[in-house]
Amino acid sequence: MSIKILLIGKPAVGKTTIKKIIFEGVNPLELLKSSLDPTRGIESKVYKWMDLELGLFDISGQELNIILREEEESIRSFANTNAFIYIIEYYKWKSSFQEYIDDINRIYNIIIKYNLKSQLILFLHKIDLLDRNKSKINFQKIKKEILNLIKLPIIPKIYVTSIIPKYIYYLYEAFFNILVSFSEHIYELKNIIDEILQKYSKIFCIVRNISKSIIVQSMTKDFDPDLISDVYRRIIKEALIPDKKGTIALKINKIKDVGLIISDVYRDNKEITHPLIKNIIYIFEKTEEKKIRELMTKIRKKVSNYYLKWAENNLFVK
Ligand SMILES: Nc1nc2c(ncn2[C@@H]2O[C@H](COP(=O)(O)OP(=O)(O)O)[C@@H](O)[C@H]2O)c(=O)[nH]1
Ligand SMILES: [Mg+2]
Repeated sequence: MSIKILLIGKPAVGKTTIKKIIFEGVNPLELLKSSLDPTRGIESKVYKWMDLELGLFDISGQELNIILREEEESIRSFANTNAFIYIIEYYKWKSSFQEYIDDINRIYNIIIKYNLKSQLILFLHKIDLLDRNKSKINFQKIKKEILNLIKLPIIPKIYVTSIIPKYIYYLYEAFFNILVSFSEHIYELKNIIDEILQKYSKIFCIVRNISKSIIVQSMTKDFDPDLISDVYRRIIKEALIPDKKGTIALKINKIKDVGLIISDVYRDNKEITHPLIKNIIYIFEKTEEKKIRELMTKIRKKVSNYYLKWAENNLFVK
């Protein structure tokens, strides 16, 4: 299935950074250090996201106004958009909220004017810049306040995001939630893993696609969410280490009291065919290695069976 997503926001809000992390598998820590040229105008690219073919347009705030002046240009740019994602630098909300609200209204008017069946989504991004002094931020309260202020007839979904390890889980979850509604394949993948994980304890599981983007995250109910940031710090570093070709690479490392196991079983393994998955990473707390291996086998079998069935129906249609 082909879908079209527009990533909109003022220069330097983080559009290109998000795009590179989510769709190009680029290491978030590298992007924090380096600085990209701020996006001006429109940049577009087509990405593969498992079974989805995703046209992603990166549009700066000013460009939105320019496009809107030209009727034909507008129709071409906005037609068939599945989702508008508007990115806000939340720490600037107090000083610039009127500008943000104007942009959001503009997007809403586009949806109405061209009768689009698009979702309107807001990212409150760079949330890490907000918690320098505070320990706990009440995100639910913030979301409610914003919804009250924008008062639109359609209620946008709001996600709190950031690229630093402490919060990056939420950025991946946001894209999973947005994209899962377009792909039965991703939906099933998540279901399979959730269901199998239920019978285990203290495990966190990540599926990466061939461009090393994280597409599915799943954890047992008893997995300590406070460990996630450590886990991501570790995985992000680990992602930099090239995979050993043709082997079932199994690296075991310790992070505090978290056992970390990285499995490359989906790569170059002749028994299982899932060309869309790069690997599945299992992070576990104090669980026996035998149990993890058993879990890996179960997931591997179910996922590859599902893939084969899916491929039969979708790739070889008469
Ligand atoms: N602290 C922090 N900085 C971020 C985050 N996301 C992006 N940035 C930084 O914001 C700057 C602008 O990002 P960029 O992607 O070029 O913005 P664009 O113009 O919207 O494409 C870069 O220096 C990024 O490293 C985040 O979540 N937290
Ligand atoms: Mg940019």
